[in-house]
Amino acid sequence: MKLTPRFTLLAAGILAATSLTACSGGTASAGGAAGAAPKLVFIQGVAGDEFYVSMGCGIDAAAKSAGATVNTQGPAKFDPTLQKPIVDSVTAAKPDAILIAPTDVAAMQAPLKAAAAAGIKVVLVDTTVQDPAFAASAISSDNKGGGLEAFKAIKGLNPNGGKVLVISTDPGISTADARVAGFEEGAKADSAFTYLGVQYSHNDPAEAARLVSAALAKDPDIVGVFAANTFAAEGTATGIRQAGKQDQVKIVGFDAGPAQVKQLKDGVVQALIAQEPASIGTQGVEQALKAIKGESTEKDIQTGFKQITAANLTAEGAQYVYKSTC
Ligand code: T6T
Repeated sequence: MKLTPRFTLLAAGILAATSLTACSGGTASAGGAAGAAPKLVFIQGVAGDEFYVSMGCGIDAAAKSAGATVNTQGPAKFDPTLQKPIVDSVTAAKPDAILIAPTDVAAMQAPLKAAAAAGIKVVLVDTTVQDPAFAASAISSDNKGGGLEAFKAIKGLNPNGGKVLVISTDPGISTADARVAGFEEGAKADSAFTYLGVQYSHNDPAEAARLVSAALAKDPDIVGVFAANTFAAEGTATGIRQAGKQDQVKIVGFDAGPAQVKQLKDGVVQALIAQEPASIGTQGVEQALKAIKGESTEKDIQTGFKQITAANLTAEGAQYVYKSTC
């Protein structure tokens, strides 16, 4: 897996030094020592991704008002071989709770189960693992529903049907896999559409652009592409633009990072399925604090999504755009 360009700059700084949001005041006494501020650690799927930045804004705000501290860490790539050592070292430090977006359903299962076995409350935010029974709570968008919504959007843009393709990240990422499943379900059930399948860009926009160019060389009459996350969508749009096919191929992307929104404004992308990362983060903190206090938690929480188009971007769609800073 390659670094995305934006992360190359961010990685060194963000990874070595973890960002610490020390929150003032507060009277919560849910932490280990009586009266101590609960210690939370947020482990992102990847550092620098505006989805996790926005989630972090929700986490920091909720923790601050509860008098908890948050230490945020993230791997340089969306890659379990980089995320696992972070989990292992955080587990050794024994915070009260870990909020984490696991980067792979299989590879992150054992390290997170070990964290829970060590007495740390684990809350899954965004992605999940194969068997999340050890987690106090798992909070994510309706990813399958969002994938189906993306198909409906492509259908609306291509009422006569045609060939459609999906560009995803990597197999084994629960969120992206569910989005692909939702899109696939819609596309396969509609005889006007020919589903060309899914290709994996490894969270690298350059690879997504390359895959799209190759797909267009093979099937020049593709009418729509669903890109299953921020980086797949950015690269897909670049590939279509470079091929000069923006009038023919309609793109619907998951997520709403600033670069994606620019592509929407420029007319290269027609719709974005935006998640509610700050709400995932806020609810993650609420569940973590309940778990620390020994209160009952909600095992599964589903958050919504919003379709953003050029038509609603300056109205109700605006609030869904992800943040680069809080
Ligand atoms: O789409 C989000 C997140 O939901 C997914 O699990 C990984 O990719 C993103 O972070 C966007 O880049």
